Amino acid sequence: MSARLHVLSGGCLAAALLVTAGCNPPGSQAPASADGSLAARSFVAPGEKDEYYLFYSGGHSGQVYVAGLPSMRHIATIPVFAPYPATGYGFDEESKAMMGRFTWGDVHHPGLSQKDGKYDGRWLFVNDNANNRIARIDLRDFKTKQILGPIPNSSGNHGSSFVTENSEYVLVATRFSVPLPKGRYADVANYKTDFNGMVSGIKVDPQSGEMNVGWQILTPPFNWDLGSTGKGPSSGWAFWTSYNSEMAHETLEATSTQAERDYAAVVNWRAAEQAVKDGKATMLDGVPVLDPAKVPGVIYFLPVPKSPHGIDTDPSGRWIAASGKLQPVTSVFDFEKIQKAIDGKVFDGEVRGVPVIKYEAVLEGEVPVGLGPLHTQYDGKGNAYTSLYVESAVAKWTLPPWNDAQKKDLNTIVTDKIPVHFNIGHLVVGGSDTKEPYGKYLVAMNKLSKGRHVSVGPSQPESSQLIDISGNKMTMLYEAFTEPEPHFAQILKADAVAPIEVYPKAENTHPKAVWDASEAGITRSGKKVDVKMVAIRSRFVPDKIEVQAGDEVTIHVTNVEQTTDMIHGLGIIEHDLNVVVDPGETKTVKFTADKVGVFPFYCTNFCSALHQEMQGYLAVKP
Ligand code: K7E
Ligand code: CUA
Repeated sequence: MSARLHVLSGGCLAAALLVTAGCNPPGSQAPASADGSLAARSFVAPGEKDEYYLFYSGGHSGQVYVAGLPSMRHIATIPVFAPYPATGYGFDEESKAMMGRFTWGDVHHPGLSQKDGKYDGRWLFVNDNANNRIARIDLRDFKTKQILGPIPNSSGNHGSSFVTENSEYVLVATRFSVPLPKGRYADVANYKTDFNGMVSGIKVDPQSGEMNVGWQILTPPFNWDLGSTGKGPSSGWAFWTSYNSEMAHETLEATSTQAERDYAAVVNWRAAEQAVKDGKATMLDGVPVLDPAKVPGVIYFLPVPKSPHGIDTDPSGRWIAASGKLQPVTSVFDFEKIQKAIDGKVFDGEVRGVPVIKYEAVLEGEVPVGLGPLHTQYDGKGNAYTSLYVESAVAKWTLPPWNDAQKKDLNTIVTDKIPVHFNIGHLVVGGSDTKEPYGKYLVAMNKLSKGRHVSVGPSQPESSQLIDISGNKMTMLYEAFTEPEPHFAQILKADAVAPIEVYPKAENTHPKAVWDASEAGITRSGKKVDVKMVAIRSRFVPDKIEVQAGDEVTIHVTNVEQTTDMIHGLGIIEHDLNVVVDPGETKTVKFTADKVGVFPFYCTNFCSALHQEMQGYLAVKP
């Protein structure tokens, strides 16, 4: 995004660039807090526990990272779209099947499941912008349980994962447009006419969490961007911004930034669900798709100034803040006015049969937050916090209703600003997307760190900063470095979940699980060799596996421990295989024994004083 800003001219941006270049030179250090006692406010003593979880997206690392708040300590990595040898993810047959043919993903926006507009601590959904997928992590064991996709008729699953009030749906919108259905060729020169975007409702089973594609709404080839779901008065609705209302297809940094305003999508997802039930959809690549030109009432467009990026519904569900990254203001819309405008048909024409809501009719005000506004979060006490990419700052401002004096000069409602280092993207306040935010802490996720850490060479980590928002003024508490690329995060109260620490034996339904050394063993049928293996401190049974070259070997390893933190791994020398098995778990690994020789295998996860002795041999005969 910075590259894009750099080529643009015009007063405020030129000024903005000077600010970026002038005030944040690489290697500069913001004054640290003069008061060292601030450190105590994020200090969690050894043996003590954090109050919150911070689940942050790992971007193109394909993973989700878990930190504690306020310590900001990295507690766990949850592998989702990429293999992770540390937990054996992507090596066993079960996780390989889930990952499909891909070995990476691009995680942007984690979304916690909700009940009655509050986090219920059941699931965490994350999107994959690269391969059009969406994954569900179960917070019972912090493991990825399902990866859905590639989603049909969708390209660039960036505008997700936005969870509805009762986790009915995870809503998704496309960043890129392609000829539909996917797999069809069309000349990119015909982008405007032959390419389409899509909004999708991914249905979530209320019991199991199992996802499937419910329905889709066809859209013009705008580039849909960030979104949020409604609640209260906006219950049943969802919103996305977009850039490229020009429908340009080359040199977008210039061609897609011509219009003064792009469009936000205002989607009535309950109406879409009903329209599909009423048979108004057409099947496309196996999905019921609604064409809004033929099915009115499911989607409206709302103009938002200057290449908007973020759009965030406040905890009451009435106020919706959308920020144009090329303008220094955040537009605040009143959903009650949006509803009235729709009912009274207060429209400014239409685009491809979709009515355009009149901007002035629904705008509450343009808040002068600062340069390069992106995303807004809420503390539940009437305050909003907007990230300012260009300015490298967070602005705090007061939500409506505003009094006459405030309305006259909206500068007066911007009550505080704090510098962050450098170039903040997302920010997160616990529960901001629910009816009851926690407030207290804000984490700024900065895109660049520019030498704020001891140098680790050219591949620099990103920086995240912990800000106390409990007082009138924001206070910088702590800074941590993160894997690329922290796009967004969710904060959850630690006591909102009670994860299991072993898989109960009674729940293990794996058909090849064995719980006693006497049941373990090797069976052969033709060229297929099946091994049922037990792992326990500190041995594998069997610890000698003899096969013929060319055999197809399947090993089912059961970790029969029922003790917390007693994890075993099975690594086979020179076979590029490592499975890690939690207490009570069974995993399957499959390979062809194509090399003659004797290959030791050993436990990869340190488990006991005799961990080193936990080893065996795979002997492959010619
Ligand atoms: Cu949500 Cu980083 Cu994908 Cu904004 S994006 S910054
Ligand atoms: Cu088992 Cu180390």
